Amino acid sequence: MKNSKKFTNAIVRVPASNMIEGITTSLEGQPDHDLALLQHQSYVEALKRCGLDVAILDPLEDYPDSVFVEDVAICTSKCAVITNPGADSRNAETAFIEPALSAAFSNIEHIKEPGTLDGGDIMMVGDHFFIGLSARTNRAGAEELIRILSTYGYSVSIIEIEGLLHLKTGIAYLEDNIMLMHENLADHPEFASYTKIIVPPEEEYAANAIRVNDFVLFPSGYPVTAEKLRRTGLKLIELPMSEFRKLDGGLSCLSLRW
Ligand code: CIR
Repeated sequence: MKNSKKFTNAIVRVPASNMIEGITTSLEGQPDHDLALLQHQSYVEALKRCGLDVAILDPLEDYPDSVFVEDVAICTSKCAVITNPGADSRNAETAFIEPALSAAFSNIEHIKEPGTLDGGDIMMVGDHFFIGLSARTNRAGAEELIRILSTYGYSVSIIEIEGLLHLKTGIAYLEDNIMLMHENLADHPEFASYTKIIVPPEEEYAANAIRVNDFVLFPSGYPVTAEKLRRTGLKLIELPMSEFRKLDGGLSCLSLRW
């Protein structure tokens, strides 16, 4: 299968030891930090296997959700955008990602008040970006991002979401025109032209997967969706994600990739 996007770099952050204090709606109990560290190492190894150079940032002990680096920035091939996360307890995480990005990006933009925006609401599809309006990303934040991305020649669509933490909780672009998604997004007119792979309701968590060069990083334990992806010709690397799931986090949330 041909891949239209080549990633070379990623940034991750080691889970903080107080991650049990992270924001969650999950009823699956508290994460085990030691197991989370092991799962995080497997994730890093998978990114390396996909050919990426992975920068591993130190844990931030004052920020229990800081392992979810995806929410604090957006990386494109022309610029990086530091977001303004919508959850108060996470907002200041941005200050700790900018130094890591300034080594790689000469153009760094910022989302500012009154706009709030989480990277988990931003889905990149080639030169087009989908922005989810969620409890974390407001319209002012979306409009700021549209203004920024337009100056770099990117196009944008807004998707209003309900019942999801972030847009990418319910949908993933797997390159080659393939979208993996929850059933209730399937009729959205913005996604009409894509090949859709629908995640069954009992496997909803599996909608958050990432295509990284030749592989799809995919959470282990979702056999129906895994089989659908394999039948499409995609090669999976399955990764245990139980401890991040306990904090409402998925595979995409654990890295910034460009
Ligand atoms: C939060 O609620 O912010 C974290 N517990 C989970 C963030 C997951 N990030 C993502 O979906 N991009």
